[in-house]
Amino acid sequence: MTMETSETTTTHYATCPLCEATCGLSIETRGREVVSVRGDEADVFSHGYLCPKANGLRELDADPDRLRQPMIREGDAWREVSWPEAFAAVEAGLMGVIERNGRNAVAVYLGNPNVHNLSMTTYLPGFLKSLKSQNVYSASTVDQQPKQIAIAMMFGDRLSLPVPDIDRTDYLLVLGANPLVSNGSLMTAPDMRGRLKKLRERGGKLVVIDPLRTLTAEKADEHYFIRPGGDAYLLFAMAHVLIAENLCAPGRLAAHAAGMETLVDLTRPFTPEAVAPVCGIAPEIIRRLAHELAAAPTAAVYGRIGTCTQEFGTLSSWLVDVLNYLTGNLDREGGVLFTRPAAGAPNTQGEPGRGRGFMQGRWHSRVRGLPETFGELPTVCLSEEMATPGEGQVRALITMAGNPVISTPDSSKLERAMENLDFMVSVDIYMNETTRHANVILPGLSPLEHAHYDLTFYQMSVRNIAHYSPPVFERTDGGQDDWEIMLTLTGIVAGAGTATPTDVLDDMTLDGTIARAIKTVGSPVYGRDPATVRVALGDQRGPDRLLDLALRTGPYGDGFGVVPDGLTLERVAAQPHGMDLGPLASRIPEVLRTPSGKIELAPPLIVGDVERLRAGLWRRSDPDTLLLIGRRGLRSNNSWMHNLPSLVKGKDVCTLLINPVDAERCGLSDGALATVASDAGEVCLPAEITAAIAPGVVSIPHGWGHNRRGARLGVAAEHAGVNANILNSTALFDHISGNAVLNGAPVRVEKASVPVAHA
Ligand SMILES: Nc1nc2c(c(=O)[nH]1)N[C@H]1C(S)=C(S)[C@@H](COP(=O)(O)OP(=O)(O)OC[C@H]3O[C@@H](n4cnc5c(=O)[nH]c(N)nc54)[C@H](O)[C@@H]3O)O[C@H]1N2
Ligand SMILES: Nc1nc2c(c(=O)[nH]1)N[C@H]1C(S)=C(S)[C@@H](COP(=O)(O)OP(=O)(O)OC[C@H]3O[C@@H](n4cnc5c(=O)[nH]c(N)nc54)[C@H](O)[C@@H]3O)O[C@H]1N2
Ligand code: SF4
Ligand SMILES: [Mo]
Repeated sequence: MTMETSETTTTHYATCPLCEATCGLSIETRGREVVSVRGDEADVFSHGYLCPKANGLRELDADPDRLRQPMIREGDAWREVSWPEAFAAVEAGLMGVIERNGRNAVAVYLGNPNVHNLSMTTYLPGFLKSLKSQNVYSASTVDQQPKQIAIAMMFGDRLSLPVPDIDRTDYLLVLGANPLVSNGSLMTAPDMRGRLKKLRERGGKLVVIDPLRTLTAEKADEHYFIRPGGDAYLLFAMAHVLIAENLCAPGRLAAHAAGMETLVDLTRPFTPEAVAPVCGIAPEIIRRLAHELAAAPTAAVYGRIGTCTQEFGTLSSWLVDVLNYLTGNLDREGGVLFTRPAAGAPNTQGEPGRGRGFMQGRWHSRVRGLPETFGELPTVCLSEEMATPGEGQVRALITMAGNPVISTPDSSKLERAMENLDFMVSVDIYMNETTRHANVILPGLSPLEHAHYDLTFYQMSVRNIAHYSPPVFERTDGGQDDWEIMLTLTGIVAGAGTATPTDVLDDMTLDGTIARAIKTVGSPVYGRDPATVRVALGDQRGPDRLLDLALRTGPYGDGFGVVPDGLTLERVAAQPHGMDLGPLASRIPEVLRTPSGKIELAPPLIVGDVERLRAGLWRRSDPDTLLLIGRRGLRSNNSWMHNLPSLVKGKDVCTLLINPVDAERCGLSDGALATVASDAGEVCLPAEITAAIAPGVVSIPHGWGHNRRGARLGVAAEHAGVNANILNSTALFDHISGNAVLNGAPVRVEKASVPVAHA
């Protein structure tokens, strides 16, 4: 929606696509230029809030380093080429590998921005289906996969995520998350600062568990250091206290739950006294936290990156919702609730209250034998699948909106493996640490040149919201949107070459989607003639048409005539400041999709992994070993926005946080260069001595290390920092999910003997 404000400037309203908070922006433009980016005061969800990255959007759009044309590499030299030439090279490269080595020889790595991009959320599934490779990897297994597996086992679907009812809760226990900096994750809520402030103003309590006294911890009523990887012990002990002291009150949910007896057995060994030495939190504090959680009128337990990317990621993620259940806070106002999104939620489709539930291990990784989950293999396996010779070895790699060289463990090993591939293609808007290894780069449009609707993050939003943003700018001449690139790639890997027009491929995608909808029990188009649905969608194209279909068959949709005033894309788009579909409400039992129709409190995979946790009860930390954790900066967005001047100006933020006690032992003074080494590698960066970090723990921020030759990131190279994932190892992973351990790896720290350039 645009509005002329003067002869020369135009105001556009758009949802920010950069992080999970989905803030509404008011973007003022003149010609093809962004004049300003402000928070949209009238936005139904964010009410004017925005963070510094929103202004980065202006610089991102204008960044001369952002790719606008496909690129082909010959040796070290890059050449800008036409789209047909680029696609011909991709066809030759990929089909050559497929013909010689089979489909599994082509691996795909999907990065985080895919889930923030409407083109990708709507067209990736079709591409993967055509590719038919078992070697699919993504940023999920260096992020939230443990949580998704835990909820899929408990509630039946990987998107059935209980979201803290942050605006109504009386008590919020946060573990391993820093929402004041990250703006919230797996909890879509613009203006976390305002929401947490209101929580405290209404007499609520905020408690933070983190090895670092973060900005969120500073604003909390209480903060406790925890030993990295210790969350499952702490949470188990809290469950133990609730059970031992008869403080469980699941209320009406008890009738909808299975596995309570097993759960009780599992908690037995985890007394507060037993876990205290491993998690570093005193027994009396553990007891008090359990008592407070039980006594609060309403409460929510929330865990994020720190509880996922660690040794016991799935157990911790499961225990978060076990505590919500035991205290009666699951599926209740002020506790944690399931969303009812307007589009794309599996738990609003099919038979209510029952489903196929969780499945794992339809195939396994070739080298290490780790199981597939949700169609993917764990990213910790990617480099070994490329580097280990033999039948089924990966010979080609496709990266899509991902920078695994920075974001996945043992970067050096991954880079060596990339250098030996037969072919690599990247769908990406930058030539960065990863895509510089590609033979071909296919850049989509500027985020301001395509439409947006947050299909992914409205699945986990603290209110039910629908907000569509049309493109702010017409696309640059000759540009292709990610969905068009995806369709051509789909044609290529399907073996049909590049001759099929995009419109035909698009119609095929639509027909497949309609065919599924009319077979889905409970869908408003169930059993209808597909042609009538297709005609009703008119002459739209691309993601808009698929989104319209999803909205109209969704829980608020018009059902193609069934509910006359129901949602259509046209009705949603007519609201430039978004539509608020109301607060979250109780959904158990209809939300469940487990085969039993129950909440599974003690899923077999969980039970199987508890022994590993129990064995760790006797582990004691070696005072000479420091554990490495990560952190995020307000002006960073993972690895890829360091090329934007306003986001990197000021003092160096890529420092090693170290406690004064440890600094003294390592002979480090503030600002001195420290060498940090692990079995995987070594980096060198300035030390920042602070009591805000727990003794025995050091922190390096995630997303840096922009000093690689051959990248085209002029600004980022001057603020290179170091890549923490040179230190993390692919050998450490959460056993249930295969998720990487990015918090808690042992490292050695010493004063750098000679001043060296950043590794
Ligand atoms: N040590 C450590 N490692 C971590 C983490 C950590 O905390 N510590 N965090 C992990 C987490 S949570 C995540 S999500 C991952 C992120 O891991 P990745 O997704 O692999 O990395 P990003 O830095 O998000 O890189 C995104 C890429 O997408 C490109 N891109 C951006 N927008 C678009 C677009 O619209 N279209 C296309 N085609 N390309 C686009 C960018 O140029 C960039 O190359 O990193 C993980 N790695
Ligand atoms: N500004 C900014 N915002 C972002 C991003 C960004 O890069 N920059 N990235 C986005 C992405 S992709 C994601 S996934 C989200 C992540 O969102 P968050 O999870 O909120 O982000 P982090 O700041 O990584 O917070 C993780 C916290 O876990 C702590 N921690 C580490 N190990 C442990 C542990 O073992 N136990 C406990 N209890 N805590 C531990 C760390 O000290 C850190 O404070 O942020 C998103 N938002
Ligand atoms: S908080 Fe996230 S969605 Fe909001 S303006 Fe910042 S980057 Fe954009
Ligand atoms: Mo993430």
